[in-house]
Amino acid sequence: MSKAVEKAELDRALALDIVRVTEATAVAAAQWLGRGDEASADEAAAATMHRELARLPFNGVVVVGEGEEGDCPVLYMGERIGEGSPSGATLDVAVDPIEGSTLCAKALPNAMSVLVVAERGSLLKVPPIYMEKVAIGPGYPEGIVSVTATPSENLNALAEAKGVRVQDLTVCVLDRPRHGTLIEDIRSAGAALRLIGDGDIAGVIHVTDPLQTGIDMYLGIGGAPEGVLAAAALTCLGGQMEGRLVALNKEHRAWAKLAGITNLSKTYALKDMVSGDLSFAATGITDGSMMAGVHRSRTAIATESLVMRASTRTRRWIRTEHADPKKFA
Ligand code: VTB
Ligand code: MG
Ligand code: MG
Repeated sequence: MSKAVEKAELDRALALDIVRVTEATAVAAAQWLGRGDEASADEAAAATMHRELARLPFNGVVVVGEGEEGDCPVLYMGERIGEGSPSGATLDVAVDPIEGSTLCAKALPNAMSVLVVAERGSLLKVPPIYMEKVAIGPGYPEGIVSVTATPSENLNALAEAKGVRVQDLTVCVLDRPRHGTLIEDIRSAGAALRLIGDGDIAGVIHVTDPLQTGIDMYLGIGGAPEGVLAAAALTCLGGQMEGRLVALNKEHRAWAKLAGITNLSKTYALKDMVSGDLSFAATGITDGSMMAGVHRSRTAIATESLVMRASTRTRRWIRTEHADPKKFA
């Protein structure tokens, strides 16, 4: 299939279609907001995203999904989705129906629904294992941070490029026992920490706008699927990121093998995770620093979304008032 045809498909799939999918998914997730039931929220959101994607006039294949075929009912890796298109061009699809299920279950900030549609073969296929990540915003010399460098080396490099002291930098890290040493290293280097409970796609995105978010760098180990989705966002927003897969056990290693990953210690640059044009859509489930969450009145539902395109770097913030909430039923 020629790239031109794929680009044309991407254009169409992209218009407002993908944001409709994340809006409907966020509304479905929000029905489980603050109910302490992550599994039901995830199930409702995945089923809705699956249903809405199946209605789109495109041929998609899920490359970053909810898990392996057989382990999850819908949106598994390799699943074909979409109504089909006249050209027959196929696009890569990467999903996280709820990024931050725990945030949704506890009604905490920054839960969102995320969807990426990309030219075929342009997204790194990753299984549901972990990834070590480093990310900084746009405007710095290429390659100044790396997952192979120490936290202190990364912080010194960024401080120098920014013309500030390490003490002036804030690093976002997932608050997990596995990050004990990382957290100590960041503190002893002198930087401040923003510890988050969940949601490292938002964590990575936050580095692109330190003026708004106060975050200069993202470090640590989070989900590998979230790594590729975050890389897709950074490709649209600018910024640098590196990732390295982390397999904690035999099952993770088996999944990696299934996904075709032979070298688990490989360092992935942004362009290794995302190599073609793509569109990224995210809709807030709970209020966050980038988007408001789903809000309801007696007669309407309001959603806020961010839709971006890699090739043009267009960013659209879309606030939608759904005057007929029954359409989501
Ligand atoms: C990670 C992170 C996500 O869940 O996947 C995390 O990338 C799970 O890590 O953003 P743990 O196994 O340590 O809980 C999120 O925080 C939310 O999906
Ligand atoms: Mg999820
Ligand atoms: Mg997630």
